[in-house]
This record gives sequence, structure tokens and C-alpha cells, in this order.
Amino acid sequence: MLLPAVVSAQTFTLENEAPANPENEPLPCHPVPSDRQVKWNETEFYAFFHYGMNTFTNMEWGYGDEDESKYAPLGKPNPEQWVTSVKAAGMKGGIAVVKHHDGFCLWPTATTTHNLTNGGGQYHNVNIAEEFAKASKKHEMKYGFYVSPWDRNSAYYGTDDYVTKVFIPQCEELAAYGSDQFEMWFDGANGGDGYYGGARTTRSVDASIYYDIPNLRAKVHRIAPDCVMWGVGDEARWIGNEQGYSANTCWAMGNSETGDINGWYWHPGESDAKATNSGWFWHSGEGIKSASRLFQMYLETVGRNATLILNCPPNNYGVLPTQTVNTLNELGVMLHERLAVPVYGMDESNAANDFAKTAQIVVSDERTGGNYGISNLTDGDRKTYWATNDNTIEASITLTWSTAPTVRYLVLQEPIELGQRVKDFKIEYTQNGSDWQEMAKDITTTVGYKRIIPLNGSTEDSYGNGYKVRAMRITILDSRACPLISNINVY
Ligand code: FUL
Repeated sequence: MLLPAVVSAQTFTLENEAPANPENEPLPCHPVPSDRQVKWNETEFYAFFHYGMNTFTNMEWGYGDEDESKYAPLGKPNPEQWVTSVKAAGMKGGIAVVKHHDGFCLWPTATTTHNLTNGGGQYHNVNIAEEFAKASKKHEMKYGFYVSPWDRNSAYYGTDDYVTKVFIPQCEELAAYGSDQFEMWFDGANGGDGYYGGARTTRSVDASIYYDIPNLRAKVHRIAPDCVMWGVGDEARWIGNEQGYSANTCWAMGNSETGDINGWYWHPGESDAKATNSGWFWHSGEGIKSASRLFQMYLETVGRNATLILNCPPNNYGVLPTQTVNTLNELGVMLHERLAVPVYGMDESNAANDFAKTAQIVVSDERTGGNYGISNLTDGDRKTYWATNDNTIEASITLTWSTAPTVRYLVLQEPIELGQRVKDFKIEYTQNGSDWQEMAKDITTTVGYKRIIPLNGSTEDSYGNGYKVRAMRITILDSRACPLISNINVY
């Protein structure tokens, strides 16, 4: 019997089906991040601005029955001052709380009358969402909004109407304040007692299904494609504490402080912490942590493959208090002078010296076939990387100086687009060129997007006298696949 022509047309040979790989590119080690997750990670350090009804009622969790007129700023709220103050600390963006659990909205929403248009005093009408987005764009800062899924004011909370008529539309309204938003923040507190339009009941929901997250994600991404949906949105995770640290071993998969090497999807950690010493919202008489304590927090979050969202609450005048502004400035100076973090307005000549740039670098293995050489380690481009050949897991990078510098920090980065790989490494140094000693022992495990190792092993007291070194050797001991390193800095 003759086969129909269409069938024979479908016969083919497999010979040439393997994708060409002329550059011998390393295979990705799954899971890998989405483009928006990569961009989000690059934001590294950003602010949290808890401001709203609670600022005026001295509460942390308003019940939802607060009269709108209580929102009455004593001065004109100035989101531009918020943005420029945190920029001076080396932050790259911020998230403004525009609706907390009490349900009061800081923009003129169509979804509820419980919003600032019905506030009190002469300054209630400043549209915080709009002004914050505008100021962030003007100062080239990334921005996004915290919108509480739990709403203790809404009569609909707990029903489908709340999700379809209130919550999702609110997120869409907020997304419309800027298609370049980098994160929307959804708190984990979901359900409990509240005013609920006068019912004064207790309502509970199953957050994993109630908010129709796939639909919410799609709606927001249609407007703001780079907006990572934090928390219930599942595109980035809570680091598991509010103290401002992640673990030394920190995977961008899984949950909590350490993450999970076996996690099957990319779920990077974000650490939310307070710069002040009382609540998330501003309270009269509160103090602020010292710049050194905040610097330590930075090392324990940004330096451990998490991002840091540091809360700096505006006061009842709608501005950051002077002591906050001063501490943020001090922190900016520290980050600039110790880790060369670019801080707007600071003279580059005061930035920490990156000694990796003047080192002679030798590696034990270099991948063949493409551009995987040592110059990628210090070219300042996170996308280019040094790589080993496929079967080489253990490999070393040795940096040698003709004049021994005094060093305190080592920064390593992996090109996370190809997955998080390194599991274990060690750092050694020599002063005489022949005896090698290990530094920061026991904390040198994962790398990820960014790892900052205080070479004396202590994040608490990391600056110290430093080490005068003739050479440093970084040896990767274990990795999920051939290791790739995109960047090395030595300060
Ligand atoms: C928590 C909230 O309940 C707090 O009020 C605050 O907003 C914090 C950042 O997240 O879970």
C-alpha cells in the first residue's frame, strides 16, 4: 500500500537535531529566574515606607473602623524627600505602603470611600501613590507598592466580591501608576477580626486560593511586566524573620532563611527589617538603629544572597524625621567607603578601592570554546563570567599583588541566569607567598546573586584592622554543576 505523501513528508532524521553550541555555553542549572526576577535582584537594597492611617492613630494594625478624617497630615506629605533620603544611603528604590490591614487607601481609588480624599486637615489630598511614583522616576529609583490583601474595613472581605471588586482592581489601579514598577508587596497577615463594614466579626480565608493569584499576577503583569509579586504572589519569598538577616547558606529556591537546594522553582529571599526601634509605622519618640547596625544588616542580607527592604517610616508631617535622614547619610558613607556602593552625590575617589582590579589573577581551569576567561571576573559586567569545563567542579582563583593591600571584604557573584550553583568554597591568604591560612572559615558556602564575605568572619565587627595579603586564593569545593563566577571584588 502506498503511504499518503503527507506522512512521508513527516519522516526526518535526528542527526542534526542537537542544538548547535559553537561557544560551548554551559547548560543552565535549573531552576533559573525569570527576567523580572533577575532585574528585581539587581535592586539589592531598597526602602520600605510604612505610612498611612496608623501614623495618625499611633497604631500598628488599625481595626478598620477609623474615621477617614483622622488621616490628617500636619504638613504636606513629601514622597520626594523619602526617595532622596534613601538614595543617599545607597538604596536603589523603595516600596510605599499605600494600603495597610486597616484598608485605608492613600490614593483616590474607585473601589472604596475609605481613602485619603475623605481625610482631614489641609494636606490630606496629596495622592501618595502618584507622588511617590513620580518622585522615584525623577530620581531614577525603582518603586512599587505594598497593598494589604487583608482588609479590615471592607464589608466584602472573605467573599469573592472582595477579590473581584476591591482587591484586584486596587492592584490594577496601582499598577497603572507606572509600568516600570519592580515589586508589589502582599503581606502574609490574612484574616482575623475587624470592622468589616460594621459587622465586627472574625473572618478567615485560605490565602493560597482566596486571592485568585494567577489572575492577579496576569493582570498586574499586563500593565507592569517587571513587577515581581512578592509574598502570596510567589515570585520572591519572605526571608523568615524581621530582624534583617538571612543565613550564610542561602539558596534562591525554597523558603525561609536558608532556602532549599532542592527547591523546584526560583524563589529568592527578601529580608524586611526596621531601621527604627519601635513599630513599622512612625511613633512619637522612637529612635533609630545606628548606621553600623544597619551596615551589619546589609552584610547579612545583601551580602548573603537576599535583598534588603529597610523600613524608614515617614512621620505625621509626611516626611522622614531628621534623625532618620542623618543615619541614612551615615550609612551611605559607610557603604561607599567600605564596599564601593555607588551613592549619588558621593565623590568616587572616596569609594573603597577594589583590589581585585589590580591583582594578577590565575585560575586552575578555564572553559574552552568561548569567552569564559578571567578578565570577566573584574570587568564590572555581571553578565560575563569565568567558567570551568563541564566536568571540573573543584577549581581555584588566585589573586596576587605586587604590593600587599590591606583587605577586609570579598564579594563574589554568580550569573544567576544560569542557576545558582556553588555549594561550598574556601578562602585562603598568604603573607609570605608560601604559607596559606584560611579566612572566614565555616561561612563560605553558597554565593548566588551576591555574597559579601567579611574576611575576619564577623558581620558584627567586620571592619577592624583588615589583613595585609600578598595573595588570596578562592577555591570552589563543591557546586551543583560547573561553577560560574561573574564578578569578584576585594575591598
Ligand atoms: C507584617 C505586617 O503585619 C506588619 O504590619 C508590617 O506591614 C510588616 C512589614 O509585615 O506582616
